Amino acid sequence: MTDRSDHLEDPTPLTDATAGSTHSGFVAILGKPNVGKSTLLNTLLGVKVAPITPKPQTTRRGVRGIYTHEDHQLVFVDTPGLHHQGRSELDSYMRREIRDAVADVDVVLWVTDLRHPPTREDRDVARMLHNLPEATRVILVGNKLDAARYPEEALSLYKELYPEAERVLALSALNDPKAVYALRDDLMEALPEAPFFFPPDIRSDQTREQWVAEIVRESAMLHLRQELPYSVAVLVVDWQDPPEGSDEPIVITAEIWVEKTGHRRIVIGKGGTMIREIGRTARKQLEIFLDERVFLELEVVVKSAWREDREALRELGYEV
Ligand SMILES: Nc1nc2c(ncn2[C@@H]2O[C@H](COP(=O)(O)OP(=O)(O)OP(=O)(O)O)[C@@H](O)[C@H]2O)c(=O)[nH]1
Ligand SMILES: [Mg+2]
Repeated sequence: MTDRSDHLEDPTPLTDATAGSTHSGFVAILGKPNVGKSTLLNTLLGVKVAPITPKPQTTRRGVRGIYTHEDHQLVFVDTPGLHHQGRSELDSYMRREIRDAVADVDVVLWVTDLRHPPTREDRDVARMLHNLPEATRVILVGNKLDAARYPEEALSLYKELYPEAERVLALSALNDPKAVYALRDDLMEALPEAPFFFPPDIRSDQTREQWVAEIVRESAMLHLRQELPYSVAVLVVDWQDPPEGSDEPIVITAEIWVEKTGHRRIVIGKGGTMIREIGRTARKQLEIFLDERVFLELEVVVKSAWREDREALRELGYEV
């Protein structure tokens, strides 16, 4: 990942709209949990911006991923999976992130899982689509085509939930990047004339610390079982770049927050085995994307009920 820039809050246009030389627009990626929204975002961008795990509710923030090619800029907004359980401050934050993400975009990519027919959660998403502003274009993306036994049947059931979709397509975000790039090209072609909202070399609106925290959280979610992953948060507390020209690693210190002492014991594991595994998986990812050696220091901290604590949520970068 090349983006090491600061978080861009509430971006204001960078180019002169009257010049009329640039095209840009916002595309939200919407769908129920675990259908492959973040996978699609990462493939669209060609870099890993968002965390991916086989577990639902991986994404918490409406992460923006930016793709710029010449005078065209697409701003994708990944969203948390739409779900209605959960009454914590964190859950309502996630639902707000979804609402905000789709409120003012040019296109919504509605991602569905072709391995299965629609569920109640898909119908909830369709209801949301019906409430979008009229000008919003909706594209139904049937994902996981590679693993679907009856993709055509599934896709037509999804289509019935929202017949107004301007386009319907089936693809595999994970295994068929060419199909994803074709979709990206089509989105580019349809972009309205508008100023760029991000500098052309920016890939995401996350700070580098938020991005590292997500990689560590992804690793923790992959290694931990059952309900525990959902009560884990990660905060990067220190980042030391080595002196120029030295072959020392980058030293990153992160806290893994859990809600109970018992959870802390699980995350550390017997003789520290679990925390070492979490660290190893995360470090490998970081070294690939940063293209530098990384020393990752992890500390497990008990923060009871952090999901209810607005101050704690803000510290994590969730703007409650
Ligand atoms: N077979 C197959 N698996 C996929 C595909 N796309 C995503 N997956 C898998 O589906 C799981 C969920 O992917 P995510 O990208 O995290 O899904 P998400 O919709 O962002 O999930 P939440 O953030 O939890 O809402 C992961 O295990 C992915 O590897 C695909 O095209 N084919
Ligand atoms: Mg996600």
